[in-house]
Amino acid sequence: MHEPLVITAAICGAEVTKADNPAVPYTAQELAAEAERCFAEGARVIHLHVRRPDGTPTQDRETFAAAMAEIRRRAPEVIVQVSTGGAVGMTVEQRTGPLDLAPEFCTLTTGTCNFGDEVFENTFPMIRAIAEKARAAGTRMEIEVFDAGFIDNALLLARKGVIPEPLHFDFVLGVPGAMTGTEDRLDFLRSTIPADATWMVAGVGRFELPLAQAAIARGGHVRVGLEDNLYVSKGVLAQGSWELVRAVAAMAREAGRPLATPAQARRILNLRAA
Ligand code: KMH
Ligand code: ZN
Repeated sequence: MHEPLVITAAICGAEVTKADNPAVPYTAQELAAEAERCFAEGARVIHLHVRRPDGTPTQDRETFAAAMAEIRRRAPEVIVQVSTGGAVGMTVEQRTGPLDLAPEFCTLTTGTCNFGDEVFENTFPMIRAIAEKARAAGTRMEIEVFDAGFIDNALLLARKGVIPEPLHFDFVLGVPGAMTGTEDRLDFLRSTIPADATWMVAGVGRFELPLAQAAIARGGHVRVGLEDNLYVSKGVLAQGSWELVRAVAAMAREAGRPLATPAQARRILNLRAA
């Protein structure tokens, strides 16, 4: 129960904009400043999407390279996890742009689901193509689980050697169109993963902070940030993802869970040394 807690900050995403919350970062400088603030509050992983100057999402390798260089300059110890989900409708080739940079860590979504009024498409050929590119780059994968069957798909692909073990799961709960964010759903999902797997939870919208609390109590890890939720309390916009990280760090303190150091986070997540 006193396993150090790894907090991921999802600082940008592909869907939220400055019109939703002015603290959503777009430029390399804005992303790095936010990453630095989140690291200072206790986040050890930055889940990274990038934007064009007008805020539209892109998976362009050079845009990622610029943001990652700036993050490395301002928060050298932080773990950068690149998104391979990108935005709904992007091709696999587009989505895997940042894997050309051989990053330390990436996401891999192992199933298709409704995503609001749209469809987040991840067929087996798409999942295999992304996983193969990540393996070739030596990049560790975090499995994004929006619905229960995504775990079964990941287990199938792990048995076939497509996804390296031990597996690490992120339960992304509360997306309209996929699994909701209640504790019974979390407990069911946890019950279906291998004993040697690690897990974290990313609650979307109003589920974010209650699920963070639930994960801390259950020995799991936590993702928060503006990608998933814009508010620090009902009707009050977060001043940045850092404020949500701060709230989770306070919960951890209360629960007696120390925050992982960068080295501990890399050990827990089975990442190669930085
Ligand atoms: N933007 C979502 C459609 C990921 O980063 O890997 C997908 C997403 C998942 O955000
Ligand atoms: Zn994402």
